Amino acid sequence: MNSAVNGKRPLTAYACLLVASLCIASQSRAEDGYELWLRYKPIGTRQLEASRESTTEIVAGTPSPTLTAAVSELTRGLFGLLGASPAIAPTVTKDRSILIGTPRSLPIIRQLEVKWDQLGAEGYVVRSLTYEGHPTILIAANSDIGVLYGTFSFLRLLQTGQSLQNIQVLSAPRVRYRILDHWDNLGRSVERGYAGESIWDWHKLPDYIDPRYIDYARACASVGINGTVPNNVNASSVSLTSPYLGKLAALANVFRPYGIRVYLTAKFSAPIEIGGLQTADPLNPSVQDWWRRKADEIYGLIPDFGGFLVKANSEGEPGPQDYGRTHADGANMLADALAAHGGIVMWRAFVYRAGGDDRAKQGFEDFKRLDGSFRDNVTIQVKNGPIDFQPREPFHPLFGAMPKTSTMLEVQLTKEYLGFATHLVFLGPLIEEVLRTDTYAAGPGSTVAKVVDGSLFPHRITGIAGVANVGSDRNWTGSHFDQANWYGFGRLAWDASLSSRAIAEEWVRMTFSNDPAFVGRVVAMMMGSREAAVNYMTPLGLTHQMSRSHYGPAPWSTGGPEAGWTSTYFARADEKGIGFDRTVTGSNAVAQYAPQVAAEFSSLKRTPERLLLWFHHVPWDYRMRSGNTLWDELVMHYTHGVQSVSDMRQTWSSLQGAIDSERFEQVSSFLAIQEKEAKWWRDASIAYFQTRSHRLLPSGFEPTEHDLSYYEALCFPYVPGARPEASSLCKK
Ligand code: GCV
Repeated sequence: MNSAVNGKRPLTAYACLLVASLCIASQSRAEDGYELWLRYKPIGTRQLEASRESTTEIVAGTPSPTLTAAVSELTRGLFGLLGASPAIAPTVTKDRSILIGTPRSLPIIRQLEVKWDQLGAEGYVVRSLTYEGHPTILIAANSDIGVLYGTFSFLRLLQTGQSLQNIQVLSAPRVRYRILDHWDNLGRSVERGYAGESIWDWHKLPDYIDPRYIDYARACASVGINGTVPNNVNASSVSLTSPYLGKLAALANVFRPYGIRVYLTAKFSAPIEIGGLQTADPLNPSVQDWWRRKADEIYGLIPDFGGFLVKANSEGEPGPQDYGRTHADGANMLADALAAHGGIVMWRAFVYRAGGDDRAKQGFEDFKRLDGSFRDNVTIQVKNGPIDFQPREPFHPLFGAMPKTSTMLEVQLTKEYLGFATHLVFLGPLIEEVLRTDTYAAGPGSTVAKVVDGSLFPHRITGIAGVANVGSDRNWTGSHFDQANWYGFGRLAWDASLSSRAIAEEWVRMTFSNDPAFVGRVVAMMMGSREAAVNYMTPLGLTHQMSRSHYGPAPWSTGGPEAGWTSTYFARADEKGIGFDRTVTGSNAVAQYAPQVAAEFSSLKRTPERLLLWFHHVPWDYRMRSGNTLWDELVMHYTHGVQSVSDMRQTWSSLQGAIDSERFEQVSSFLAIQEKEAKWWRDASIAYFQTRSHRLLPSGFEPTEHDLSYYEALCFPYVPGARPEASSLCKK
């Protein structure tokens, strides 16, 4: 017997949620980007016929909030995609059904052959099969959240035009914590945010629940994101006060059915700022007690609270080193406070101090020696590269270097260093590049992905975090194409073995069109877009050449309070050559990598040219593999980057009419901005480096449009997302 028959609110619960979700849908204007990749527009007729046949009836397990969300999404998707309104039945009554549930909530599926043990807590199966002689679709999992993920997977198959005749999907995440980190301030500004204000309206919480929160949760769940940190790592203690915890609890209630836990950033000095203590020393019993009571208070309101994310002793934030203690002392104190409740601490390794010989080395120096001294509910959150989310960096040397410590990966979706929201840069290839890189930590094949998913060195916590690019802009991410970075992050966090090309294709099909010609051209644009940005901003391993506000080029920037914030520190261009010597003759940062990797990066000849100037100071006339001199090659890369953007523009303009004009026009305008700014990057960089190289441009290459002084004088004090001091940073 179907247990739904025994349920107290079998159909009404689904019906209510369905009505609610349709209301939300009707608030969004067509094709303004609000619906993201969950548009559910009608699919082609051939597939439609085949699909409609198998969707006469939905037979669902006993309703729970999560299962109700799954059935609601399924109904909404089928209605939009197929024009079908399948009946929701408690038992199989018709010829064609979708069975959706867990073995507990829908006992009839127990008899079906499913590899339940391979699904784990969040995995799912989506299968076409014959049930009692009838064509049937099965969406099943061990848990309700797995069923919701399976539902989105099924809808993705439909949306991307795949046949339903022989579906055999079994998918389970390898990484347990898949989290979005918002750098949002309580007053709604967003640090490095390019998509409007923060979506979190703390002022109106907990009494007003913006419907956006539900759509945010749907979008996250659709790609398997299961955690959110709504507040900035440059934290405010206020978020830990009782009123704000009440507001957070309201968000947690909204997100719970979608499998999303809330976390908080914890300001290390909170015991002083809001607790009335004289110290925040992690070894002080009163401080420990304060955090324990704070954790108890949080869990009293939010029983499934995820834990704390901490930025400590970094960029002026307080931390345990203020008291002569280590990062492990600080992290363990918080971990102990959370342990009884099952919470975790994500402690960031993004640290650097003024005056070190190489900013790239400092995270490793602080953390490597602490390997083995962290509690098992602590993970060290490590940025993909050793500096700071640059267009290209080598992998962070901490990956694989702390076998006794969980290390999670942090990538940035908001494109602080990649042209903000107006540059089309798909980050899938960047994330894929780092995940696939071999650290050699335990011999060949020790990829970053294997470090992060715990298959190299097993750990209780495995995780990936993405710095969110979401804001209150109607299209969520400030540009239509930046939605792909949210989407792609979630998909790769769920399954690091996916290719970013396949992800781009899914996204294009769901977001724009299934037309093969459109898909092919747009996917090609996306796949080349990251390399284009590397070329016009920081080719051949150059890094951090932007202005202090992080908008536009400023390779001349120097001085100020922190050398490691200036371009000249990183490029080190002089009469002889360019690049940062990180070999044994320089900072010897190469020694932080495993011997095989260190040997490769130490050798001028063996270092991949895409990272050449990261590791070596190279003479201007050095012969590159192409036979060109370094100087000529540099100019060629900058120029090629601009050309790639012009090509993207042309491709996009050839697609006019293929999609709605509203989104088409915005993308066109943004590509025009990107082309203008790519040229700015090229010309300003060449103009500056030419004052060091004293060489002519290779023949046939256009001179820069203006001379250096023109570029140096450009100043944009009110750049979005910048830290407040940026407005006073116009002079070099
Ligand atoms: C949240 C970079 C950014 C900062 C950011 C910091 C971090 O330095 O420019 O805005 O602060 O990274 O990751 O903590």
